[in-house]
Amino acid sequence: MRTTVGIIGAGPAGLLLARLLHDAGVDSVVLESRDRAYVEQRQRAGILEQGTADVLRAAGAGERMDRVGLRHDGIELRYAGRRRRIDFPALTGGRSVMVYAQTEVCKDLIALQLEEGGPLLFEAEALAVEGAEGDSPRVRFRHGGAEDVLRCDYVVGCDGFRGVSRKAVPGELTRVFERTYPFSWLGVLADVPPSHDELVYARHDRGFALLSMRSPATSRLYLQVPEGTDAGAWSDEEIWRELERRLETGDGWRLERGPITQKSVTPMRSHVHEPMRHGRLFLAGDAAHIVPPTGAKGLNLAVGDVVTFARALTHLERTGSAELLDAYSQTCLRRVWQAERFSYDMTTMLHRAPGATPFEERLQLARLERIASSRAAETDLAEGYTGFPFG
Ligand code: RFL
Ligand code: PHB
Repeated sequence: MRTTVGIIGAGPAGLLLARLLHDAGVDSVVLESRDRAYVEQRQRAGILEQGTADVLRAAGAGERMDRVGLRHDGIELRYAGRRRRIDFPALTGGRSVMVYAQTEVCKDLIALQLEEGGPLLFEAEALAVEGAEGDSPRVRFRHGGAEDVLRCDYVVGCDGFRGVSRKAVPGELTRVFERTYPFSWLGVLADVPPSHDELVYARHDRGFALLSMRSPATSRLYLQVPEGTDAGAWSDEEIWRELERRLETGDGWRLERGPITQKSVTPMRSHVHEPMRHGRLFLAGDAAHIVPPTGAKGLNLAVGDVVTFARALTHLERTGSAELLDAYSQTCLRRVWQAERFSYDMTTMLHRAPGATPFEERLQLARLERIASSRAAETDLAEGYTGFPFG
């Protein structure tokens, strides 16, 4: 098998890249280790930055998003019995975000790819990337019980945090920057209309809570829990009671309960792999970097990376200049580090770290008060949340 761009992984990064390349007339093959149903149902991100929504529209994948996605013009911060709304358009010259689940983005992109795009192989597991330093890199993979080789001009590793492509970058050329947070998120999906029309991020002495949503009929809620928590250890009753406590306002607002249909626990981690390129192998999305979900940045970073790669490759094909491709890692990392900083700030401002000192707790409240009382501080949050520019 041979193609111009071999793409490992059919998450948002790999699927969008295949679509962008198809639109630019560049052929590609996508290898995905899991089956289609798994990729379409894996519960993850819910928030698209405006720039991400614009990219999906321009790629012809925005029709359903614009029909059923929810445009959000703000979020609410809750702390110390206070409620503070952050008004995105007013602070950022009109920017907003879109509530549209990663599952739906993947469904839309898979449907387009199967209809109009190049090969997308499910249950095709990449085993290794070889020859990245030379002119014809290869992906060894297993599909239908047999081993095969995909020969490419370029390989893009979009295979997430647990993928294989990162391993093809020699250790002596790699630097990893990492932080693990001493808590996790317990996330639930519930068949109940969201109790607020915008997302609520709550700092509470008992720990962080987040009220989000998937649709006008479905809520998505998260609780900070100790590292290593088993999702099954929390009963539905305990989850609702804890959410009520952490989201409580004292002004008559109420959290509506409903049947919980899914529960899972996510560890919290920051991780950056530098560089994001080795020869003809390029890393994109979670394969190169992870952020804690508090800033809602992971999927949006993945989109920024593949937009940067697609632009760079089309620039090379049009002008013969590899200058943008050579700058890929540097270009992506500028935005990645801004998102790392933003996610770290949101995480440390809103979670209660075990062993936090009273001094640190007062500082958290002071940071929240600063946002509530200074338009400059509020604007900084709004700019970060609605997204840093690509490239
Ligand atoms: P993905 O989505 O992990 O996709 C990688 C794909 O590669 C496949 N794969 C392989 N295929 C072939 N051969 C191999 N050897 C392979 N190894 C792996 C996998 O099966 C998979 O299909 O990475 P990608 O495309 O980079 O996308 C990244 C995003 O998924 C991730 O950053 C976000 O979900 C993070 N995230 C959020 N991001 C946001 O922008 N906004 C949010 O609101 C948000 N909320 C979240 C989140 C992540 C969460 N969890 C569960 C980590 C909330 C949560 C709870
Ligand atoms: C979600 O809806 O899953 C979600 C929203 C905002 C976040 C993280 C996750 O910061």
